[in-house]
Amino acid sequence: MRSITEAALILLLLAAVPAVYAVTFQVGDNAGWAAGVNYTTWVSGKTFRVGDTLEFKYGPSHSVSVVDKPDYDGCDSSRPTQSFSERDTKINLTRVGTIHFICPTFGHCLGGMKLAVPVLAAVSSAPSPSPSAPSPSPSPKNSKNAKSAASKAKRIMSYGKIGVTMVLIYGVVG
Ligand SMILES: *[C@@H]1O[C@H](CO)[C@@H](O)[C@H](O)[C@H]1NC(C)=O
Ligand SMILES: *[C@@H]1O[C@H](CO)[C@@H](O)[C@H](O)[C@H]1NC(C)=O
Ligand SMILES: [Cu+2]
Repeated sequence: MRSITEAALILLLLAAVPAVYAVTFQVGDNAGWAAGVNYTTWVSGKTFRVGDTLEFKYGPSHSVSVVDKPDYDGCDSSRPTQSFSERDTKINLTRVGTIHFICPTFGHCLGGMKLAVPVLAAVSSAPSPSPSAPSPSPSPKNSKNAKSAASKAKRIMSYGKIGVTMVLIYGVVG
């Protein structure tokens, strides 16, 4: 009996783990940081938090500049607060607020190589919903939220399954 309680505890811990992991987002997914990608679309439905990382992968014709909102809006790369061109740039999200990126190569920002990432506060040790509990219904005006919530739920479920397997093993052995 005791081992089943232990196993149940492990299940709970495993289910809670994904909620506290920092996430690395590859900007643009497989397309990377490139011309012809709509980064407004890429951002929508994703949740970025302090502690997460953005990874930009790009070819030699591109760079990454961190700019303020007016320069993001106006595609002005003349006064970036930070600039990178090593073709694999990792940006730590260290504070709440929107961080703005543009490609400073002539014409690229106007062509769509611009990215505004809204960063939310980190979730420290907030309890995650248990796999059996219904997840909060996503807002109907953003169906992509539903998709990411679903994939998170799936991730939690797969951890949960490992836990369930453990319960069974403990049950048989103990
Ligand atoms: C990117 O997609 C959004 C809708 O998600 C649209 O409003 C916007 O015009 C698109 N941007 C470009 C440069 O095509
Ligand atoms: C980002 O954070 C990691 C670990 O927390 C650290 O090793 C790395 O140097 C940081 N990168 C930058 C650009 O601050
Ligand atoms: Cu570019």
